Amino acid sequence: MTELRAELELLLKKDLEAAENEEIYAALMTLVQQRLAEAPRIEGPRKLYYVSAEFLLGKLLSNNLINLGLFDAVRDVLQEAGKDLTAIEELEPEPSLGNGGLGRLAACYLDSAATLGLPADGVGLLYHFGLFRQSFENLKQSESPDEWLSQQQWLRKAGLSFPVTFPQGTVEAVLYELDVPGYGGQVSRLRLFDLETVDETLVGDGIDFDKTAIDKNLTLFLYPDDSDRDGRLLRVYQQYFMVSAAAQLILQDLTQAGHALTDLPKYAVIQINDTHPSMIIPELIRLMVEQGVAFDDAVAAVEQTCAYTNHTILAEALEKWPLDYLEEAVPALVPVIRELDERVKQRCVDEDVAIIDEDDLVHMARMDIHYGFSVNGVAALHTEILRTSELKAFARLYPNKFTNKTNGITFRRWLMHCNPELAGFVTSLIGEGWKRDANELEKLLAFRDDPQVLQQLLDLKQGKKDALAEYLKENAGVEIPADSVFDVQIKRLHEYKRQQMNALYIIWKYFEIKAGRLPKRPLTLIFGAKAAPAYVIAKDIIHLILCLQEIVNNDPEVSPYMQVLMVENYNVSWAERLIPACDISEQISLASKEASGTGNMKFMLNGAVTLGTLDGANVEISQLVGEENIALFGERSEKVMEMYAEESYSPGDFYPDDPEIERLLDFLISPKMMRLGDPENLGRLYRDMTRKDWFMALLDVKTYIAAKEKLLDEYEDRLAWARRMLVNIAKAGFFSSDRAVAQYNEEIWRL
Ligand code: 26V
Repeated sequence: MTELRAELELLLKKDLEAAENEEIYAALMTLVQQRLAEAPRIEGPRKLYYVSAEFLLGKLLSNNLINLGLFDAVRDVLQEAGKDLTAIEELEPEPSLGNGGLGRLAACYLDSAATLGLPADGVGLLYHFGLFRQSFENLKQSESPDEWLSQQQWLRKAGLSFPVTFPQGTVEAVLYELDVPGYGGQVSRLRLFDLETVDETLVGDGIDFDKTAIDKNLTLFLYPDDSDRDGRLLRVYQQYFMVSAAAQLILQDLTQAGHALTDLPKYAVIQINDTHPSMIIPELIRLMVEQGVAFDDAVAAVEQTCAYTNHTILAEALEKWPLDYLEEAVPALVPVIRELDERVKQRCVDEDVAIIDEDDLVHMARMDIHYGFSVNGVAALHTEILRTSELKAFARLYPNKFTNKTNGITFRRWLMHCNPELAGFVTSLIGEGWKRDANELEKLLAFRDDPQVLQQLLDLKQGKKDALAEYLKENAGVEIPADSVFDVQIKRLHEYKRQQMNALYIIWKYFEIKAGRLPKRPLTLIFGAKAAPAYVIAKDIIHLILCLQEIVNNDPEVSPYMQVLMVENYNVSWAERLIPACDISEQISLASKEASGTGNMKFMLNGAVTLGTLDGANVEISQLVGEENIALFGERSEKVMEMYAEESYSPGDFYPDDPEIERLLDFLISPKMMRLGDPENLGRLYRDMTRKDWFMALLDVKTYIAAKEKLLDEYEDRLAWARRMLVNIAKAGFFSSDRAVAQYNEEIWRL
C-alpha cells in the first residue's frame, strides 16, 4: 500500500494530500495505462472479431482498477489521504458509444471474453459525439452533442489506417485502440475506426449537421436521425465505412500472420452484432476476389467465418435497404449482393427467404443467415419466436444453424463496482468463489431463513437508497423520501417497453390519493430514458411523464405519498446509481416484443423484485426464482402473437367502454394537463393510445395496476420481502456474461 502511494506521488510530483482531484485522476490514468501495457495479452490461433455499431462502455477507471486487482488498494490509499475515489471518477466523461441493450451487451462480452482468456477484439466506430446528451426544456426532451471524446484519455492511435472508397471519393479510416482488461488482468482490446477528415464544426443547432457531407460526417454521431432519405443513406455510408475498414483489418491480420485468404475460417470468427455490420459479408467477398480468390472460394470462406446475432423482432428494426440506396452509396457491393441473392433464388423458390425481395428491398438479416454458419437469439423465448415464427422459413432450411444464447451481464461492473457493499456482504457469507463462478451465488440460499442475514440485506438496500437520495439532492436539486418504495423503469423509450402504461398507473394512483385512499408507505417512481430524436410518440411519452412529475410533486395532497422523477440524460453511470437502490424493477414490455432485456438481470442481481410480463429473459428469471419471487402479470406471448396475426386487438374494446380506463386516458387531455403541457403532444399521444395502441397497453393496464398494488402490499412484510431479495440474488448466477460468453465459445466460436 505504501508502495502504491509512493508510485502515485511520483506521478503527481507532490503529496497526495496536496493534490487536486483532477491531478489524481490523471495520475491514476497513467498508473492504469502502465499496468495495462505490462499485462499479458491474450493470444491464440483463432480469434474472434465482435463487430458492432455500438459499445456502451460506461466509465472505465474503477472497472479497470477492479479487473487489475488494484481497486481496494487505491481506494484505501486515497481515503487515508482524505480523497474519495468516487468523486475523482466523477471527472471521467462516459463514452456514450451506444443506445442501450445491444451496445451494453457488447461491452459486457468484451469484459467476459478477456476474463475467460479468449482472444477477442471488439471492432466498431469512434463516434465523436456518441449518441446525444439529453436535457429537459419546457418538459420536453432536447438533444445536444455530447463532447466526451475531447476529455477522454483511454484511446490511443494504433498507427494503422485503411482507405474506404465511395462514389464521391476515397476516405481514410484511422484505427484507435482501447485496452480491455478482464478480471484477473489479462488484456484484450476494442478497436474503433475514426474518419480521418471528420469535421466537428459541421454540427450546428442541437445535433443538426449536413448529412450529405460524408467526407466530414461519418463518425460524428451514432445512428443519426433516419427519418428522411439523407439520414438513411448516411446510415448505409456509415455502416459500410465500419465494415470495409473492419474487413481490411481482419484480412490484414490474417495475411500478416502468413496465412492464405481462403484459410480465414481457421483463424477468425466474426460475430455480426445485429444487422448493422451485415455488409461485412459482401465486402469480405469483394476484397478477396480483388486479391485473386475465386468467387466460390471466397463465398465458402466467408460462410464458415460469419455468425449473426439477432437482437429484435420488431419489423421496423430489421434492416431492409432499398437497392437503389445501395447503388448510390456502395455500388461496389451491389454485384456481389445480387450474385448472393441469385444463388439463393436458384436453391429456394420461397419468396420469404430471398435476399432481394420483389420490391427491391435488400434484407440484411436474410443475407446473414444464408451466408453465415450460425444464427442466435438472445433469450429462450426470443429464440423460440425466431424459430417458430419470424424466421420460420430459415429454421426449416437450416435447422442446425439456430441456437439460443441467453444474454448476460458482467458482475464486475454490475455488482462489485456499483454495489461494493452488497458484494462484500455476499463474500462474507459465501466466500470469493462467486466472482469467478457466478453459480456459487446459490450458496446464499442456505441463509434464506436467517433473520439476521435478511435484516442485513434490507439495511444494505436502505443504505443505497439513502445514497441515491443524497446524490439527487446534491446533483439534481430534487428531494425524494428515502423511506419510500423505489420503483424504477430505466431503458430506451419505446412504445413496446410501455413506459406509457406506467404513466397510466401514476394517474390511477393520483386519483386514489386524491380520493383519500392513501398508501401505507410513500412511493417514488423513477424513470430514465432517451427517445430517438425522430421518434415522435416516444417524445410525447417523455412529455407526459414530465407533466405528471410536475403535477404530482407539486400537489400538497399527493406529494407526501407519491413522487415522480425522470432523470436527465440517462446513461450507464445513472444505471450504476439507480439499480442498487431499486426495490421494484419494472420490466413491463408487451409479451413477445422484448428480445431479452439485460437491465432485468442487473436489478435482480442487486436484490430488486421484478414486476414484469412473461417476455424476454423475464421468462427465465421467473423459472429460476419461482413464481413466488417475481410479480408477473399480463397477456402471454402466444396470445399476443395470435392477436397480431388475426388483427383482433383494438383499444376500442377498452376505451371509452371501460370507465376505469376511460378516466385514466381522459386525464391526458384534461384542463389540468393541457394548461401545463403542450396540447399538441398530449393530444397526439391521447389519440394514439385510444385509437392505435399498437403495443396493447390498454390490454394489460388493469392487471398491471393490480399486480403493482399487490406487490406494494407485500412489501410491508419486510422479512418476507428480504427473502425474495435473497432468492433473486442467489439465482442471478445464470445471467453472468461469463456463462453467456463461454456458451458462445463452446457452441459457435470454438476459439
Ligand atoms: C435498431 C434501430 C433501427 C432504427 C434506428 C435506430 C435503431 C437503433 C437500434 C436498433 C437495434 C436495437 C436492437 C437492440 O438494442 N436490441 C436489444 O438488444 C438487447 C441485447 O440483446 C436485448 O436485451 C433487448 O431486449 C433488445 O431490445
